[in-house]
Amino acid sequence: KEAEVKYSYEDCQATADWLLSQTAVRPLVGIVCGSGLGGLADALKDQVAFNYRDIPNFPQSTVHGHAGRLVFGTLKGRPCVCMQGRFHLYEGYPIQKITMPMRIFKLLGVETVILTNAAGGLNQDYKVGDIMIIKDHLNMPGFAGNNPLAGPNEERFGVRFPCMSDAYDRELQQLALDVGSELGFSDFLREGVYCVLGGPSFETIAECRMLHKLGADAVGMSTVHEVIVARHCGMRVFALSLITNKAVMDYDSEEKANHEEVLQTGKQRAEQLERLVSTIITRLEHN
Ligand code: 6GU
Repeated sequence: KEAEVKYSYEDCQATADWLLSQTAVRPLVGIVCGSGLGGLADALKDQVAFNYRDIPNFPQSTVHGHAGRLVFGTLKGRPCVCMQGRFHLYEGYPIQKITMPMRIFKLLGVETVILTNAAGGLNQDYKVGDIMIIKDHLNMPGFAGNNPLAGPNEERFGVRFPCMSDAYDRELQQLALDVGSELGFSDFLREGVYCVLGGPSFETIAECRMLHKLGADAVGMSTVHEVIVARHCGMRVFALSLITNKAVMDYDSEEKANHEEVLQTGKQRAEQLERLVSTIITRLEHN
């Protein structure tokens, strides 16, 4: 019921119209910053920023390391809008609320969405600090019926049964590889499959082993829901995971996943990740 009442097309339209009346920026690129990766927003020029709590109908962020601001501005002349802080299933929001900003992006005129996150590495070749270009995902909450598109379909956004085999734009993945190589990042740039779980507890050892066997290279608690909603309404998607820790895969390991380690690694590699993303943005072609 809540999905129909609070996150309707008209509600999204009202929020987008309000934002467009407050800023002259007309963004073609929408960015979502993961845990500890909010520095990208600070790189925007001629900023107009809104605290989430000041935006009509907008959800609020509750996690440490997520600022909770929507920042409009330009990156080397390209108009962008950036979410500094995102919403997660584990915060207890309805899944439609977590993904509502994607629909607002769409109504603002955004054509390309770039998402970043912090993730645990399941692939044994991955090292802490690697940046993984997401080429595909495993939507585990979706298997249990927790999909952001569940409920009545809003045809003005997209079709009832959207395709997901082309969710992650192949051209943008290639562009990222090219840009990464130019910047000298090839040694820590990877391509892989991201698996989303509901969180907030980290995985058990048995769960990590299972996810690895199922084909996941990294595991986290975000991004996939946003990707599904962004694809549903026809935006192009590119996503990156920063591998902030290695998922614990055996019982002899002394390692334990913790949020502080996630934020610490974010700090160390964040600058390079931001350079990668901003360079990709300057190479995007929009019609
Ligand atoms: Cl190890 N697991 C999950 N679910 N999310 C993470 C993570 C691990 N590391 C960073 N984010």
